[in-house]
Amino acid sequence: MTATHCPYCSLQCGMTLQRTGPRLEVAERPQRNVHASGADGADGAAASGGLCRKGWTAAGLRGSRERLTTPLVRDRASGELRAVSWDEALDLVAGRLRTLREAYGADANAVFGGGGLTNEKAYQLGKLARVALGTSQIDYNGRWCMSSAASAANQALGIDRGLPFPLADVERTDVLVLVGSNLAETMPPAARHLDRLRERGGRVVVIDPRVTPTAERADLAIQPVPGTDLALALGVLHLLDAAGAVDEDYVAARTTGFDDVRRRVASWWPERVERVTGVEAGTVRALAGMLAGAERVMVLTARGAEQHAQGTATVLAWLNVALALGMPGKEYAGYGCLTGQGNGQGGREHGQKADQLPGYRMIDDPEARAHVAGVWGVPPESLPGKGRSAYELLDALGQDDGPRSLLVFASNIVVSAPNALHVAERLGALDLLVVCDLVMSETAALADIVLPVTQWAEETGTMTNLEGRVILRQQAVTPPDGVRSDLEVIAGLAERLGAPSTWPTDPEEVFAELREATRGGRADYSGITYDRIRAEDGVFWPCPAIDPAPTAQTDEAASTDEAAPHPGTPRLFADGFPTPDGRARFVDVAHTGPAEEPSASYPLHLTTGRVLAQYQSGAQTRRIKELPDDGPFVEVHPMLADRIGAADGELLVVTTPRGVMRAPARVVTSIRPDTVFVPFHWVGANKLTNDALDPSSRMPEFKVCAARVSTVPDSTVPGPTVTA
Ligand SMILES: Nc1nc2c(c(=O)[nH]1)N[C@H]1C(S)=C(S)[C@@H](COP(=O)(O)OP(=O)(O)OC[C@H]3O[C@@H](n4cnc5c(=O)[nH]c(N)nc54)[C@H](O)[C@@H]3O)O[C@H]1N2
Ligand SMILES: Nc1nc2c(c(=O)[nH]1)N[C@H]1C(S)=C(S)[C@@H](COP(=O)(O)OP(=O)(O)OC[C@H]3O[C@@H](n4cnc5c(=O)[nH]c(N)nc54)[C@H](O)[C@@H]3O)O[C@H]1N2
Ligand code: SF4
Ligand SMILES: [Mo]
Repeated sequence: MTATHCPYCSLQCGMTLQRTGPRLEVAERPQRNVHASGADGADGAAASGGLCRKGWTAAGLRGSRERLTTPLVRDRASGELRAVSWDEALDLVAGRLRTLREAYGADANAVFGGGGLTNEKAYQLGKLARVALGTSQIDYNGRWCMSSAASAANQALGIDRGLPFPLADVERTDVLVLVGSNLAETMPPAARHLDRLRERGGRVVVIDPRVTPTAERADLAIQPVPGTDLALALGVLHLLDAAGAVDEDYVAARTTGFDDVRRRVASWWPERVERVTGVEAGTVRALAGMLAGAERVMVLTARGAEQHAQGTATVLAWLNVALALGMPGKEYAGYGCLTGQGNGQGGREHGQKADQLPGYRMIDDPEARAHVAGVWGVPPESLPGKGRSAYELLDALGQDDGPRSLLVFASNIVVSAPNALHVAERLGALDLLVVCDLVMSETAALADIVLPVTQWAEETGTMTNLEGRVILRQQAVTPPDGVRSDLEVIAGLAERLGAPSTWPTDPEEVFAELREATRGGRADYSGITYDRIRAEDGVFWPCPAIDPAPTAQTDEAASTDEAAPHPGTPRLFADGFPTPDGRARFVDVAHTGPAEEPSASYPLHLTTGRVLAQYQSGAQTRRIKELPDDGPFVEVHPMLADRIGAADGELLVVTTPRGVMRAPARVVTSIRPDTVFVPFHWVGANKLTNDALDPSSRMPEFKVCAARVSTVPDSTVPGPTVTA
């Protein structure tokens, strides 16, 4: 029996895996990170007890016929993929990468990673790009997930750790405000924290254009027009200021920049907020009243608030509310972001991002370059600079000055990227597309070369969950014959490219190097070891090798290779903010609205998101028999259904300026009448979405664009249609 964690979301629920004959049995495993639990003994792990349906069925993909087990190369003559040996495949990839580099320069080769990769893989992938390929062109799908909250938290708080406190702290706040999170479906075991909070007498506010299973648990459910959360935050702060609820002492002692924000919100009276957001003035007042009277307030954002062309500004506006109330740094209060992918947090700390080196170091910082180059044993000047962000990278593929090859590790781009028809066209313009995956994803199916890799229970590695807790996913079974780990693929390519430095394939060896690379960085892992993680069931970063404050709590179970182990950092900001002056910063942000507003031709708002039983692009979960797969659907309000003459289950056509999709109607009263919702787990939704980007995070606007919906095939707009 092996203690490990789920392959999917950022909750990284603990589980045990046991082989019984050919089957791999999943059982739940309560986690016991002592640092996470409250002083009064409450069960504090991110998710203890209960897995969601995806977790229980995760072993369904193991050994399934859907798994890729041999490298495949596209035959030029027939256009078909044919099986080849690993040596042949890797020689071919390395040879073509080298030829492209010689012909067009190092930036001709690009890399696209994923937030599902372990820390070790994310680290090694960044190193492959910078050291073996010498390319600046690397980014990853976390740009579509975490980047707006990361950018806002860095600006306001000086650090980006999704939750600056253990998730279970949620239970002890007084008012919890969830802005654009449907955690009851996207991290189901976490919904228990909401129930426990309410049993304690706390209140829950959910802000979402739909009344989701999460909103059904709320004391106040607010349904704004998509893309208007920023205006709502401005309106709330206006009322808090008018009511004298701003914590003036905290603002004076611990922050800067409030005056501009105070001036900004002065004109956001409730009736103006109502006109912009569609939320009644009385409801805005009710929310402000709830916050004004509360001792502890916790604001958590997720993709509903963040995946907008104004996503960073929206998060900043809610951070301003939390700061004005004096919450960040207070126990059981503050601001946090609910990270999404299994390693959404660690994936953004170790060098997959176009502008970053391991340890959350910035690639344009000379000191950071010198440190990391030292660990890698290469001259600092050999490291490339900043590359393009994820969507800009995809948009540039095959263009005059853009990359000519793309290596994809752990993302199903053609399903999950915005404006997906355009992205598919750009992939088609490449000289070389290489995809490493477990299954023949829609993106792998387009590749010139497909490399089959191990997954989850077949390999060991660390993940950093949504709380910043580094956990260990341990290998439980041997991989199918024919597959290799991503680390082996990376090492195989690096060697063939004659790269300097060393390329270990043992995860623990890679982690040892990662610790050195992060030493002294913002996300410092140098005090974390596999043994410590096993003993403590996870360690929160920052965790420098040596504890600078030996008075900190000790843990009997802890065993480290250092004389004075740092306990890790479950809670940030109690003593100050990691900004140059130690203060948090209010940032003055203005509401400008979505990049694409409804018009006469496209009168509705389209938004997208998730359902419980499917994960992301569906590449993994659509292949698991035990999970329901009814295909995509279009959620519409009965009033809209009446207007277009549609019945529940009837095929609808959704059209936006970029594409068309067909899917059956799901007529529900829980959505705004002016808004339609489509899940993105199947091909289709992203043919519709807008690729407008946030200026600071480069996050695409997945969560709102203009659309029209009808019951008859729409002949006025060309473009392929998709059925379930
Ligand atoms: N079942 C399941 N769970 C998952 C995943 C999955 O694919 N499936 N993916 C994981 C990942 S990577 C992520 S990032 C997380 C995402 O977790 P969430 O952010 O909870 O998921 P979403 O469904 O994308 O968006 C949440 C809600 O935002 C609402 N919304 C849409 N537009 C707006 C808006 O303008 N304002 C507001 N306030 N709300 C809006 C949607 O109606 C939706 O209910 O889930 C993780 N967990
Ligand atoms: N319309 C719309 N689009 C969205 C979103 C939205 O809310 N609306 N959300 C966005 C968000 S938040 C996210 S995170 C993205 C996610 O979208 P994707 O980046 O497409 O994520 P996945 O579907 O998880 O794709 C992971 C792929 O990697 C494979 N894989 C899994 N583990 C490994 C591994 O260890 N190594 C390798 N090499 N491969 C592996 C899987 O089989 C799968 O094919 O989608 C974004 N797209
Ligand atoms: S909530 Fe997330 S981590 Fe937990 S079992 Fe479900 S998918 Fe896995
Ligand atoms: Mo995500």
